[in-house]
Amino acid sequence: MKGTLITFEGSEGCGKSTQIELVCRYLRKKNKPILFVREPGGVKISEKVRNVLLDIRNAKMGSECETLLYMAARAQLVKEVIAPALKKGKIVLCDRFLDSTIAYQGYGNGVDIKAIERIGRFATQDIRPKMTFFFDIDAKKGLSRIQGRKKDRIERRTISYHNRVRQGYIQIARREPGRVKLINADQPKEEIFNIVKGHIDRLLKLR
Ligand code: T5A
Repeated sequence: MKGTLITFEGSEGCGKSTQIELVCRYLRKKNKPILFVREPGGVKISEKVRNVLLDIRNAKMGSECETLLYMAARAQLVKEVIAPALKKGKIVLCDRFLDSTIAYQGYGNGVDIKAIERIGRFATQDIRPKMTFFFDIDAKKGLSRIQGRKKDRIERRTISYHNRVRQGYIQIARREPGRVKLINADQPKEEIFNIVKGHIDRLLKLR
């Protein structure tokens, strides 16, 4: 693949969407060929799966079904959009990717992490991010940032669930420090962006 996949991860309210927007603006100004997508979703079929996943009426959904639906949404997004864009040499910025399933369904819900990784390789065609930003914030503090919003099925989970997700991300970052950049998300947006920009500049050799 000629292109570069960069992913943005973290627990609820960590501010990753805010940072992606800043990165998109920065790379567009530099005339870089970028594609921005989000998970779950990004294409018609995956957006439909997203609605099923986040619908609070689906309270009965088991953790296996939930894991496979996230993977199904991902597989379609990769096939339809991410793989072709990477083949063309684009910089693909993805709001969540396989690490989300490892953190939320694996560490959060107790689904076997080895199984998630195995299915993940199938769903992603073994496409891996060159760099991943993990915006780390205390779970309670993150949730308080999105207090005004209507909560979806995942956001409604207990604080101990969200703490496990955060700890899961910390484990992932520890295991792969070369790929995963752990950034303290409890600081002003501009300061976070400066750190992100530094990593992006080095990765894409912009300076
Ligand atoms: N999920 C997803 C799984 O369980 N498994 C999976 O495999 C995948 C892919 C997706 C849900 O699905 C789960 C995770 C999620 O629960 P979503 O609606 O796409 O749901 O939600 P999120 O991915 O969580 O994205 P959001 O856009 O809602 O949240 P972000 O990215 O954390 O935050 P953002 O940037 O919108 O910021 C939140 C608020 O904080 C402010 C912003 O202005 C905003 O109001 N903010 C800051 N405030 C203070 N200081 C800063 N530095 C700030 N940065 C942002």
